[in-house]
Formats: sequence, C-alpha cells, structure tokens
Amino acid sequence: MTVDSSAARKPRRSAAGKAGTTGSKTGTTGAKSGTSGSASGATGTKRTTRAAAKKSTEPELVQLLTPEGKRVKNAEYDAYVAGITPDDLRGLYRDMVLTRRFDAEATALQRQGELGLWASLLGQEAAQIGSGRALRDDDYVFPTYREHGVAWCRGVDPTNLLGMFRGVNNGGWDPNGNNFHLYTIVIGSQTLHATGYAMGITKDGADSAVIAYFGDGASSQGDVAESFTFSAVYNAPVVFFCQNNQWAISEPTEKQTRVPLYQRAQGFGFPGVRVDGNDVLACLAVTRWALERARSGEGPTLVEAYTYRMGAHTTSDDPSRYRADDERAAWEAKDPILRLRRYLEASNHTDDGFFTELEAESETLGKRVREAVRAMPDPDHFAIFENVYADGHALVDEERAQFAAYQASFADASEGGR
Ligand SMILES: Cc1ncc(C[n+]2csc(CCOP(=O)(O)OP(=O)(O)O)c2C)c(N)n1
Ligand SMILES: [Mg+2]
Repeated sequence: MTVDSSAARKPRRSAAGKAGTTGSKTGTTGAKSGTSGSASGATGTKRTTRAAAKKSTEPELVQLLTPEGKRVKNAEYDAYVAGITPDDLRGLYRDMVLTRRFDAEATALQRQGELGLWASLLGQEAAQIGSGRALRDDDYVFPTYREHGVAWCRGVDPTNLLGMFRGVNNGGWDPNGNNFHLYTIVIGSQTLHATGYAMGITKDGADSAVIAYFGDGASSQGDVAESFTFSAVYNAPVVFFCQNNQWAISEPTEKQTRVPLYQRAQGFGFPGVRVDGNDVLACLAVTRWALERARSGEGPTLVEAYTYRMGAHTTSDDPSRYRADDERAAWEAKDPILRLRRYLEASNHTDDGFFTELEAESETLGKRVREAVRAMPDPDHFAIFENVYADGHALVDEERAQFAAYQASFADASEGGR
C-alpha cells in the first residue's frame, strides 16, 4: 500500500482544486449506505431481548469483506482500495497478527507481575490497522490508551508502549518522532488536543490531517462534543475515529446514546459513517476517504468503527460479571484476522510458508517484548519532582525534601540492624 514517506507538512491544496475527488459523497449526510449489516451487536442470553431489538433497528455499515472472507463490491468506497496489491494485503494481515501477538504477550506479562495494568486491543485489530495504514507520515495521531495497532503502524517500537503500564515512565516515546501522541487516559480529552492541532495545521497552510481515536463511552464526554463543535466551525482537518467496541468498562453503548453514534455528526454539521470495524479493508477505505476530505479543506468526519472488545476492559476488569459469554462467541465468528486469512487463501495470495514464517516472527516479537520489559530500569525516585514547573517551586522543593527524609529513614533502619 502506498504510504507517503514525506514527514514534512505539505502545502494545503485548495478545496476548489479537489472538487469531485470524493465521488458521490456529500456534505453533512449522516447515513452512508453500506453493503451489509451482518456485524450486528450483542446476542448474549443476558441481553437477548435488547440484542434482538437492536438487530432489527441497527443501520447498515460499510463492509468490503464479509466475515466469511468474501469480497463484496461497494460503489462508494471500492475506489479507495482499488490499487491494493496482494503484497499490501499480506502486509495488513502481518500487521494484525503481530499486533495481536504483542497484545497477548503484554497481557501475559501483566499476569506475571511485570506490568501493573494492560488494556488489550483484542478484537479491534482491523479498526486500528486499517485506519493506521491509511495515514501519511506527516499526519498526526491522538490515541487513547488502547491504540497499540495504530502505534505499530506509526513505527513506535511496541516495547516503548509498556513503560507506562509498568509504571517506569510517563509515556515512553517522543510524540513528534512518529507523529503519534502519548497515550491519554483522561477519556475524550485527546479529541480537543487533536482539534487544536488540526486548527494549527490550517494556520500553517499545510495539507496534513489529524486523527483522533476515542471510544463509545468517550462519546458522552463534554470534551468530545466541544471538539465536534470547534472542528466543524473552524473546518479543521480532523478525522474522529470512534471505535465502538460496545462497552465502556461495564456500561453498554445503549447507555451512551439513543441514536447510532455516527449520526451524531449530522447535528454538528459534518458527515458520519459507520464502518465494519472488523473489516480491515473497509476501515482502510473509509479512513482514506475521511482523510482526503480533511486534506482538501472539507473539514471533519466522524467514522464509527463498529467492533467488539473481545477481552476485559483492562487486566483489572472481569467482564463475566456484566456480559454473557455467548456475546463474545458471536463476535468471534466475525474475527478480523480470520476473515482476511480466508480471503487471502481463497484468492491464492498466500502459501503455507507465509503463515509459518509469520508464526516464527510472532514468537520472536514476543520474546523481544518479554526481555525488553524485564530489562526496564526502575525510575529515579526523585524524577517525579522534575518538570513540574519550568523554574522550580517552593512547594515542590518542600515535598522533595520531605520525600528525601522519608527515603533516608529506611537507610537508618537498615543501619540499625534490621
Ligand atoms: C474523564 C474520565 N472519566 C472516567 C474515566 C474512567 N474510565 C477509564 S476507561 C473508561 C471507559 C471508556 O470507554 P470507551 O470510551 O468506550 O473506551 P474503551 O475503553 O472501550 O476503549 C472510563 C469511564 C477516565 N479515565 N477519565
Ligand atoms: Mg468502548
């Protein structure tokens, strides 16, 4: 797939110069038609009635690959993946497999006590790899805490994602190194950062775009509504990429909204589209379309990637307390990796060697991650007092001195023959 290697912001093309490049899509329509509605929501026994009602009312979504791995035509979005080669498809598959392997390793490391916490992306690989691979190097990403697949696409070394979860640093990478901002725990706040950054791009006269990731739960935050307003009014080049994984910890999406989330955009004056978040090709195509709108001066877009959080919210969570097992089973049938594998195999784009080599590469990655985490040095205990104020502060100095005395008290105790 073509990924522009230029890291510099490019001059913005005029909107007039881009007329017609987004085909039949128009301004603020809220409901984009799709080709299939098969990725419907929950089917668990605990929520059967709600799920059944939901199935009959859920809108269609953009889908290019069915769960069975069959390529279906889409008049609006096929053009955005028209040039994709077998090599590109194998690349997307490799990205998803390695991301899942890394994620499984991180979960295991938490269970072994090497990490304090981990937020798994299991099930969301297609949403993240599809959107991540649609980006240019000069675009800027504002993630939540779960965007490990997007980080992978940006070239952030996966081991760097683990420092914060081990508690040894506050981030672990230079955001400007890969145009991938630090993970944000404060739900929804990164959409405001993204909007401000996008407004800055416009002032610079560049044609880069920004993508802000957030969840279905975050959609209820005031910050998200404010960023929708600002980006619409200032026509900011930002894509709001909402991974609707059906849950905000233990709260289902039904507790966040009475309308499908993508339809929210309409009220703010920009388009929204729901895409099958377990279909990597559809996510790639729809994100490319939305980024193209941003670059050509057409303003923000809301993409709702309809997907499912296969695992727990984090390793501190136990989803069996609030959702039924068969809900997960229903989504397993729509697994993003499996469906691309089926398509690759049916198209004769792969052989056994490809899968065997990838398996070996996955194991090497797992080993590298394990070793890197165990080798992470503990932070200097006094680092927490640094960088609070640029020129220092009397209160911070006092707290540092108190902490130093506290630390010294242990030294006294051990000298006293403990
Ligand atoms: C402002 C704020 N409120 C509450 C929390 C606690 N919290 C952490 S994750 C989360 C749920 C987020 O759900 P969603 O936006 O759907 O993202 P997901 O975790 O499903 O990816 C909440 C409420 C927080 N981190 N920040
Ligand atoms: Mg969620």
